Amino acid sequence: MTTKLFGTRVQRVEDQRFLRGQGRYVDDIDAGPHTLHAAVLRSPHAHAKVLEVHVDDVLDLEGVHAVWTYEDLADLSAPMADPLPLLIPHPTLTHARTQYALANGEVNYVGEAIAFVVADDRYVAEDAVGRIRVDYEVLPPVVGIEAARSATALVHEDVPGNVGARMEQSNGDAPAAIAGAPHVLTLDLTVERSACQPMEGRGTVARWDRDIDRLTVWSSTQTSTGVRAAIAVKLGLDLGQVDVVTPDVGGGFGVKINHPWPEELLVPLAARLLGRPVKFVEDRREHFISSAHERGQVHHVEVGFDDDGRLLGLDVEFWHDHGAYTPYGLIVPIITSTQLLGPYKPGAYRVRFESLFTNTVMVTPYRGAGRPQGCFVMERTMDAIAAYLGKDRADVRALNFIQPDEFPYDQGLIFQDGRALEYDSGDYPASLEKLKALVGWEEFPAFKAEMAAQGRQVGIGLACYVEGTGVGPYEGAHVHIETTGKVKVATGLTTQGQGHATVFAQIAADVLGVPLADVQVVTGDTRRMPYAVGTFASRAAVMSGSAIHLAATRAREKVLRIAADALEASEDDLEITDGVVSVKGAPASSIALGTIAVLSNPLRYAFDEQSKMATQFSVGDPGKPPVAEDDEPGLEGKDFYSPERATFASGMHAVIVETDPLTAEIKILKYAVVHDCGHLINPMIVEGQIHGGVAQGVGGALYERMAYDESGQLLNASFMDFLMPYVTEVPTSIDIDHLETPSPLNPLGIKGAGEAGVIPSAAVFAAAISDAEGFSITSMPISPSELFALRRLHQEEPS
Ligand code: MCN
Repeated sequence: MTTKLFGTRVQRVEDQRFLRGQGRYVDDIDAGPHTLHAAVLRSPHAHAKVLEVHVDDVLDLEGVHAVWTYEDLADLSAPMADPLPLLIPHPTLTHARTQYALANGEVNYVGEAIAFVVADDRYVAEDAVGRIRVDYEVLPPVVGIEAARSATALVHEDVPGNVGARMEQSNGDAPAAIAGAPHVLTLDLTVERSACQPMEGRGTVARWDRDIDRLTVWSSTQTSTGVRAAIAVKLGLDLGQVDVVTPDVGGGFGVKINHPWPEELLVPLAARLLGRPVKFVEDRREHFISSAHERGQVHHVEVGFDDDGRLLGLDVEFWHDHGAYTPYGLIVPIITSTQLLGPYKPGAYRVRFESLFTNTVMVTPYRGAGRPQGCFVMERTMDAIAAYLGKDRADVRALNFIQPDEFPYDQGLIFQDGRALEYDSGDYPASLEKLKALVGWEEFPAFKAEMAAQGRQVGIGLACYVEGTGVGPYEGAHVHIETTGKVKVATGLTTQGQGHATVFAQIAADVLGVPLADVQVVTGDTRRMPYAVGTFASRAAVMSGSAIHLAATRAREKVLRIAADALEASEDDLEITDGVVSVKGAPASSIALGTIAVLSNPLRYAFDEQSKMATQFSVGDPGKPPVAEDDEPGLEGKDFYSPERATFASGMHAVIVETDPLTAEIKILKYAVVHDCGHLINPMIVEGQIHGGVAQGVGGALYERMAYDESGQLLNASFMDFLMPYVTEVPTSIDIDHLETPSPLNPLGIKGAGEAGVIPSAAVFAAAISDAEGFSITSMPISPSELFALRRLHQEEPS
């Protein structure tokens, strides 16, 4: 192999297209003439009985082709009238609830779909929605964790206490360890509800081809195979009748994982029944009120520790607001409950949580998925211990780290994939040393004093985390070397901006010895790769990266078998350089990959040494079989990768902030990251992921929250009111250093990286602001006005 692309900062091959405005998103799909457009009537109430939906005069409106309510779905297609399926069941989820594609007699959050209209264009469809009248009986709403716990009203009549699930895990006897500890602290910590905001909303286009009874669906999704399966089941079709194509996706961040969404089913149903293509793309308000949220959790911590700050026992109880339905089961709180331990050995540990119904839009995992909350809990606890003992915050952390020689390290808990929570590798002490150097930890006290002398207030914080990445069950890849010598790589998972077309090409090009430009990557197209899981949980690099490596290796083995035969050489003596196989030390004895692809063709070609071309046998010439007896024709390799368990990436962030003594404005002076995702396929792309994650984390820490009023109305459901950081609010430069502790679990030693930037944000900002202000921040996000109010409180009652 002469190319060595793995590990290098290759420019993203997809960016030319995006920069030239040639991206192709769902709304750009032209599914054919006469495409119809859909709009949805959504509930204006957080909790109500739907007594009657009046649609009588809607069809009179010119250009309206269909208007459906729940009753119509039962008539149109029986499975469509069933509640939508639960994506991830869990035995402790005693009261699972999923919504109907259109509300069946009641609505449980503002934004729940009640009626679906299909019309000539979106304008007419929206007008038609405006004509629908609904008789409601408004019920008392349950908004927020406190209201859910008080249970003065119930979201679902048959769910006592609004508790969907209670779960407990432990390792050792935490209450006893805490009771016997020299020092005990308690903390109450809150993270508010928020949500991701991909630039492109959710969208679906569907076309039914009557001649071949086949549905083609274009979906802005993170899981094309999940969309396909849901459509097939709900529309009573065979899987083979449904193709799902994922074009460019303008961000997903978790919200576009299919569980499925009502419109993903209603649009294909309409296309099939009306015999015309149908399109739906949600608008921003719909994204706010009827897509998904996350993060909302309240935590109570008791921790026992010794004089040095060593953890002896940790007891965490928390309450998770999962909204009106539980399509994901308990995935978010389970992740919090296990991964809050981060890189530490907690002594004895107990975690308990209740997952609560509220009359708000449901929760699906949002980048980080429960880890930002867990990291906030653990890191505030570490800071509290350090403050109590008067010790350096970094030293207390280092004392509690799992050591490099202790891997694999079993935390004695069950991970979200149902397997033991076992960390595969890492070097946390080395990461901490790097981070301290990068941010200037030791020099900071002098800087702080210098700033104080100028009347300026600065603070520093650090936060550590681990992230279980690359979860199974599997991902596959198909590598095809064409007769042109170019390579096509297909993998079933989708891509939303992570640069997969580049990194996957890097892996395949290295194995096959071809230039990067000769590799084309296709993702998320069920026609090319019908079996796949999807892009979430920082799994693509590990899962599809490994599958592509395996599939390309298979293709390479076949290349070498055929080349050895053609060149009359031993396979061991061959090398592949720039798409040409040659005998080592005898470059004239060579054959191009494209020619090998021709030779693998069942029409039986032979290699002509002189012209270096494949020539076809003449009729009657028995020739030699072009491929070994057990080889299939064609120059392809296909394989699936299924990991033994998740691999644990890790990292640490530090931030220096300045808080204005007068206005309480919070400014970022320095942001540093040390990250370990095993072997880096493309350091530039990983750094881009970290930059994006940090920007999103700044939003979550300082600006973004879902502001519901008591009646369950979302008060900030637009970009006028929901604050996102602009480029002026995110750090202009982020200092990043990598550590590469390879994972022993996959062939390339990779760990995931896609969520890392966002996980420690709430924790690290809370730490730095606390350090600047001299009192502890226990609830995030925090705005200047809240900081201002806290200052007043602490001046009145100094802590
Ligand atoms: N990578 C690498 N070397 C490694 C690990 C990763 O070069 N050792 C590269 C990967 O090849 C990939 C990227 O870094 O190009 C992220 O890899 P990975 O950690 O496998 O994450 P996924 O590709 O599975 O992406 C999912 C992850 C998640 S869970 C969310 S949420 C998220 C994120 O990615 N959503 C995103 N990053 C996003 N970035 C964009 N632009 N848009 C989103 O919606």
